[in-house]
Amino acid sequence: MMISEQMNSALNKQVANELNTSFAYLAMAFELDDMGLKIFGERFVQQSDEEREHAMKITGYLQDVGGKVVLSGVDTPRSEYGSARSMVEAALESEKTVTRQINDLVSLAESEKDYATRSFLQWYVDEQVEEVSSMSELLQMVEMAGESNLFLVENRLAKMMKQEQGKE
Ligand code: OFO
Repeated sequence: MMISEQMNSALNKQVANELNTSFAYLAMAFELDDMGLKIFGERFVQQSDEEREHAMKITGYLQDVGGKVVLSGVDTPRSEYGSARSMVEAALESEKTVTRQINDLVSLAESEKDYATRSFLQWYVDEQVEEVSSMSELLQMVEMAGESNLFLVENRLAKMMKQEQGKE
């Protein structure tokens, strides 16, 4: 195995963190859909899929370095936020938490002189900058629109998602 036992278990913990985030975003997507915010809900399904991909990328790395993937239980996500704003606030907090988790992994890799893992983690460091920034922008949009004008956010998200599809 090319990584330490400690790093192996820290990466498995991060797999669980990413899956928990994925599940939490999925719960938010259903609540948004129930509120009649279909596009907003789709955006969170997309976010949820991305978090799952983040988890899978780590499991792929563990396999590449001869580590062992150990999956652990996913927490039951909060099911009721009551407003789009409190959901996006929670999502932003969650992205900030993930950023701290990634930074801790980077510190561990550096302290162990595990430069392969350090290099692997750089993708997550960069991704978190993007995710915190896009979630902050979304929160700003929701705040500007206010709960009664969320259709404006729906329209904006629909345009953004269409543009992103065009780039793929
Ligand atoms: Fe958005 O968090 Fe994954 O890494």
